[in-house]
Amino acid sequence: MNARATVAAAASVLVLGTVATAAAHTALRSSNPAPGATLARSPAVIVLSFNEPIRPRRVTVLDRRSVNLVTAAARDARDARRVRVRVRRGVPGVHRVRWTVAGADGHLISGAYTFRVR
Ligand SMILES: [Cu+2]
Repeated sequence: MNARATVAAAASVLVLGTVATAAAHTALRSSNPAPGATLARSPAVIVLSFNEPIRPRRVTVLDRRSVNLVTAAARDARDARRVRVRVRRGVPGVHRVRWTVAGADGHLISGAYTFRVR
């Protein structure tokens, strides 16, 4: 193997290693309401479901005035992979959910999505 081929082989090993690590990480599996959903009324509770046990760190739900509607966010007592977020009523329109949780290995991961209230 010449030097260039050796570098290329090492690089591909690095890429594969990165993918394997990412796949093992915490990920949001589903949520209620779902991303992109349109609801007839403001939800009282939002549930975020992950692929492994998590600890919630920060969750905000902003209505279109950018008012944070969250009154409490805690891990579900019966399912450590879920976060239950209590929200008060905002103004109709786009609601933006932003979350940060600590995964089983302690790493923080974050994400965001929107849903709409009529
Ligand atoms: Cu990690």
